[in-house]
Amino acid sequence: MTTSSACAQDDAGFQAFLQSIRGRALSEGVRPGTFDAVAPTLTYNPRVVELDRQQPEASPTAAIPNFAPYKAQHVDAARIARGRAAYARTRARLARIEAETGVPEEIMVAIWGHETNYGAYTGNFDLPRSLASLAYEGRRRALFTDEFIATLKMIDRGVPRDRLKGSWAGAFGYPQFLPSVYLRLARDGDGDGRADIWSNETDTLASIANYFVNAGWRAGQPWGFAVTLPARFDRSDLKARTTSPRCPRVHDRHSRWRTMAEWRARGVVPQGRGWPGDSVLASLIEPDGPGRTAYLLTGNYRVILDYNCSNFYALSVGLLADEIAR
Ligand SMILES: [Ca+2]
Repeated sequence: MTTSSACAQDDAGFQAFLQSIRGRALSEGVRPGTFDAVAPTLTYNPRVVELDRQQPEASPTAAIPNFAPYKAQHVDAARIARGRAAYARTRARLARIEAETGVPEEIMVAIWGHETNYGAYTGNFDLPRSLASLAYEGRRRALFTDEFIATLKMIDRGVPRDRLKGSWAGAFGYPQFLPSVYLRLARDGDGDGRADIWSNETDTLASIANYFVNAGWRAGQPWGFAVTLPARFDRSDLKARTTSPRCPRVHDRHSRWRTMAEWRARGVVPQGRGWPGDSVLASLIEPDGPGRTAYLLTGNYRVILDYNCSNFYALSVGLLADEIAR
């Protein structure tokens, strides 16, 4: 079989697949005219499937690198400076949203800074084409079919077709939301009636705050903080007993939950700040092992993990937020 006939077969199979989900899209409320205007224009994109297959699978035996080099790269002077500028620029508009949601603005800004370097790069893959191709390929068909249908709902909601650009895996805009997340959680922060997370800072930060509220952010609690452990720190009873159903390898690195009062009684000392309330629960992480910087992590840290399930990501978001607000 020549390459061109293989492509032709892929395209025929791809179109047949799209038609097979038409009924479901319509039953979920997608306008027939929208489906029929978009689907026939799409072609299978082998590039996104290739990128999907290059994703490192979570392997229980792969070595975990140290956090310090990642931190140096992601919580760097340039990102801190741009974050402080964004914070100063949006402070007046975001104070109200912070008061309403309890999500500190520096956390919203740090997420934006980590996801797209404050909007510098948001991705240029056509979302319906990418998501339909990934759905057709089938490794995570249910997920990508849902997200493809969500892009059609966005069009029905008034989002221009040519705005539907993003990462190869379907995340888009300043906060890199998936289409289903946009439909559920994007918010209009500046009151013009549209949730514009492609070019509007206020809408973006309000949408991130809404995501965090939805994921259980608790007002008035820190995400976590660096601590110093005593020289003879007993870790024997701290290993977590439960396994998280979601990204277990990330959660495996956290100790059991203890109250702040219990951590203090064990000789733990916060670096550069006081203790939050005695009854606040936290787990301990030592990302680079004993003798290096350790962190106590509250339930709000889990909210950052909900956005992107990686300890390095969540620690850097928290530390960047601290630097922005300093
Ligand atoms: Ca708006």
